[in-house]
Amino acid sequence: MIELELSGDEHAAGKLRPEHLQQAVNAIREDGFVVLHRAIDPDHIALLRERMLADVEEILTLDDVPYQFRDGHLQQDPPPVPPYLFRDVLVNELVVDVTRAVLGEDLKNAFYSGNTCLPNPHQQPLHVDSGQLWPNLDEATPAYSLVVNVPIVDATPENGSTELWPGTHLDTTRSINDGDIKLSPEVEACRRAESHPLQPTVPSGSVLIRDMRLWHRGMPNHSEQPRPMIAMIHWPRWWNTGKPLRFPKGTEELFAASALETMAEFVEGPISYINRNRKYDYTE
Ligand SMILES: O=C(O)CCC(=O)C(=O)O
Ligand SMILES: [Fe+2]
Repeated sequence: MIELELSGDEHAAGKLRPEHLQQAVNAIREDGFVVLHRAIDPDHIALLRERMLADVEEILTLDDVPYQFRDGHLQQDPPPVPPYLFRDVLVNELVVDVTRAVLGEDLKNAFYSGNTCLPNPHQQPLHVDSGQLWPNLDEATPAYSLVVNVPIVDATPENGSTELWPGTHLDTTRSINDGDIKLSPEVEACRRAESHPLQPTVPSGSVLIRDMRLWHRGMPNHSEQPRPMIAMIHWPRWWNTGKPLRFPKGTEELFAASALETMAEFVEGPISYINRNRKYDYTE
């Protein structure tokens, strides 16, 4: 696994040094993911942690808890309001340096949600978040979307860090038009011989960038604390991102002057975010 320690000089310059950038781009091309350490201010994560752990309790009181595939795997939006909005989370220039190098200029984010792995013994079925753009390709295209994951507590194999299958973003058997994003147990068993799955340790303050096509799944959490993780999705300029994100009026500046455009509308009044997610492909 390729993981890069970002330096003070890189933070000051607002970009990775050339060797780091090349390593990050190569890792995304070859493995389908990369980890950047020291990307986000720990104080920002601490504030998000307090609020998101409190929000978990509220989400669990909903009539329809938005479990993804299995119990224990919640979809959870981070609070989309100040004082919880941070440039180094939403438009992190070092992260954008990497995603822009892969996806090209005028890239955009149209997703601000997340996955919270509750203490639980269940693993999700192995899946892609999205398949290849075209079915039956001889060779996979370059990446067309990147998930940016920001763990809100240290993510480890113990508390359910996401299982990743290196190189599987280049598998051409899954297409975006498939009705089902899951891989069958037979396909999984077959691939296990050549792609060795791993659960990376991603400390809070670090960021995992992964190709949307990478095979992965939420894992059991053997600790006593939920493991929230923010997810954003960066798209190339030509992608139709659909419905914009919603943030409060007055927060426009926070997103301005970045190579990453945040596809957002800025609205008056409260934004209800606790109950806007739904169950997905759920089996008890
Ligand atoms: O929580 C995780 O580690 C991953 C969750 C996931 O992949 C999903 O819900 O699609
Ligand atoms: Fe997923």
